[in-house]
Amino acid sequence: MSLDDFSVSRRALVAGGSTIAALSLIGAPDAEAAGAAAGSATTDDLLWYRQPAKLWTEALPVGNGRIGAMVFGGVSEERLQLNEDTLWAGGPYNPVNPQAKAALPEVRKLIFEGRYDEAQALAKDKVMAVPLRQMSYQTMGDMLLSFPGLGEPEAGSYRRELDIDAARATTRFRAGGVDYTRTVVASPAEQVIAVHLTASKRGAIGFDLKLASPQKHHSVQALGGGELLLAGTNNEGFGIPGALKFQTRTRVVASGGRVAAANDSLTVRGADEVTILIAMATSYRNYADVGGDPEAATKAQIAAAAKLPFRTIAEKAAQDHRAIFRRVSIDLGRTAEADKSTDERIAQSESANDPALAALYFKYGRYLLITSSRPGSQPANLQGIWNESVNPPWGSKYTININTQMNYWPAEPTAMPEMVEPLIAMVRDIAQTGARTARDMYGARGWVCHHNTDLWRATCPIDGPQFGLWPMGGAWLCLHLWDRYDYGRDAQYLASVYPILKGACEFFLDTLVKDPETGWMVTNPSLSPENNHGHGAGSLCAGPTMDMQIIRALFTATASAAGVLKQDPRFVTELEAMRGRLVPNRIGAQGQLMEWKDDWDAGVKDLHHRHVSHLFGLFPDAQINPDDTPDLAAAVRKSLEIRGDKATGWATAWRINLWARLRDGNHAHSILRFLLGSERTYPNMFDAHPPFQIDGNFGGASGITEMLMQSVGTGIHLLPALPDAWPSGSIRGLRARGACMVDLSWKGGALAQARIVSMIGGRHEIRCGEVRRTIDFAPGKARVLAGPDLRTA
Ligand code: FUC
Repeated sequence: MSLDDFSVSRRALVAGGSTIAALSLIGAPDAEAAGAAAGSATTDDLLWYRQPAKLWTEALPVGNGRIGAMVFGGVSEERLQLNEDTLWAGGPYNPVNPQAKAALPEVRKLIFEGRYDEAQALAKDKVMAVPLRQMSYQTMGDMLLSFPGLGEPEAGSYRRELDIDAARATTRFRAGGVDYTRTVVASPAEQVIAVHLTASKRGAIGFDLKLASPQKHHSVQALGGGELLLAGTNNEGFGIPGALKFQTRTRVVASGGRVAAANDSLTVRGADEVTILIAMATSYRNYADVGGDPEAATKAQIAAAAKLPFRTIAEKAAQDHRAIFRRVSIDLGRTAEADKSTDERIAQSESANDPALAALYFKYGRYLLITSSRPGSQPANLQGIWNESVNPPWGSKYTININTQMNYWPAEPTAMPEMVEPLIAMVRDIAQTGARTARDMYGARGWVCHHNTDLWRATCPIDGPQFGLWPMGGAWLCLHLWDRYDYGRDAQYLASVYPILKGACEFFLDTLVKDPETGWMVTNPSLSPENNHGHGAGSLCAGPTMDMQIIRALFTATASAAGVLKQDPRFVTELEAMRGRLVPNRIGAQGQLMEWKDDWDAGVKDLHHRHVSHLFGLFPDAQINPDDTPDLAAAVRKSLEIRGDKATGWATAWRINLWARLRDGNHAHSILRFLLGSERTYPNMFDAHPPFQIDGNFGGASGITEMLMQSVGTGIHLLPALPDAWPSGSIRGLRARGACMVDLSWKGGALAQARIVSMIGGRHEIRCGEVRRTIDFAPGKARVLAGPDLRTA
């Protein structure tokens, strides 16, 4: 099907009858068309290995957004580590500190007087959340299979792989003259994880199945009908009692052989073929309601899935996945390196020429978002959905001073708008809990969320003032709500989120205060995440650059939304007036972009700090860019040079995006090589902060996109930062603002052809190098441009 005819593709979409069809997808290509463009799976869509995983960061992730598993691929012992995305510690709670409101004026005053340590001590005492920490996301436990009598695999016969096009993990080996295959999928339609075991010889499959969990309150019980049940209640967290019930229900469906139940395990012997179905649920309904019924849910899921053969479950899961995955295809060139196993490629990537590894990383980023964030699920947290601990790093929560936002950077440009649904749903929630915080903590209208949130949508400052007392997390997330509109142009959706944008603005209209020294309007107390400015022990300050940039972007987006919806002209005037009173972006003594209102950059505790918060203005926002603000863009470059290229996983990924926005492809690529190396990428291709944190995977995928295409305002910049390392290639199915789709190919480092279509029509400036063409697009009608001078083809 041609994408030229939008009405046809839209009909096909609605006729599709899948979850996707139910969503507003204006501007997103439909599966069939993009699938045709991308072709079918090749070995380039595989992560593969010659040995089982020993460590968790070698195991392979499957997921359907809500439930997930890490597959180890063991031979005589197999482990599937299991997650359900609402299994967090604690229960509904309101962490507002009742002393905060009275203490804040004094904290503010101390900051304006430069008495930062005193401000921090007072804030620590009176302003922070109660409890000081948020709840953590926790593992459900493990499904363990042991295969008595199964010997070592025959030499060279073992292989495990993750097919990221089919969303399927497979382990194959030959032992005792028998070929064994084990396949694992996470089904979005049936809401189960399904494991399929086959053997080339009848009656060769025999194993014991156990469920184990580090959850404190749980029991395991064999039921009739080949079922094993893990049931319990969740842990308390920092004094908040556990309020959730959970269940993991497994059912063994065997052909041939016998299935027997012991107390807390199942035994299968002499089977020809076995399917194990795994359903998981908790009683979580929403942040205030834990009245769900995990028993009823898991029973219904298992009963429905048990009616289908594994092949059908797996095919449906693959189709569902491909409908999104195949919207985009990428080719950055291929060398012999691509034939090596994935762990070998990662180990050698910093010295080898392996452009296909970058393409795989890009595709894997898309795979990980599709499998960890689907309509109805929780948003992807610090580990997506994959977490083996009850005490994971940073609670595996939502850190919203960069990390959660980075998770969603690739979603719109790489054609996965429905993956953003859970994030939007979470913002709808925190706009409610954050209104309580705005009122009770600040005496302000609107809503606020600080630097973290959790399943219970806590919005107060946590951990310590130097990390948590930053009122900007919710405002930043609002820009994702706007982007969703700007890429897809669904005005009905925009109307539904407009009150949230407006509420975020109202909070700042009420809490911005006049800086006594300069007269500018500033946030106070705040900080530049999580950077110690060198004036005292902490980071508290007034009006850091990032806050000003986020508020500027929020006010601009909200004013644009009001314009589209033709409402609130008075409010828009108010926003515009306040926007003009914010501290502007300024250049400091080293030629750098100043991170704070004062030129403190040279005196900071850590010159190479991982956060590059003040560079938000260049990416993800574009209020700073080489065309309109060349001096500020040069200052960003200086700041980046001072900070250095190497940082934690996510911080490395951010730097790639920034260098791409500075249009320095070779520099961006050199940082990408570091990201793909074994210091920042585990054998299973998970990002290493270290430890594992998934944001770098998504930030890396976004960086690769930004190197190939940038969508800013109505401009579409083709190959803005193409590195010498990728002389020829193509990328198809990208999205740009204004409901546009972009296909590109290049040869010898120069654009070969671009095909651009706007589903709604409109004027766009298409740019390649210094060549610019203004084109009026008719709705749904593709324009093809050839060569670096953008000739009409
Ligand atoms: C922020 C970062 C850390 C880490 C944590 C989850 O606090 O500064 O590096 O990524 O989030």
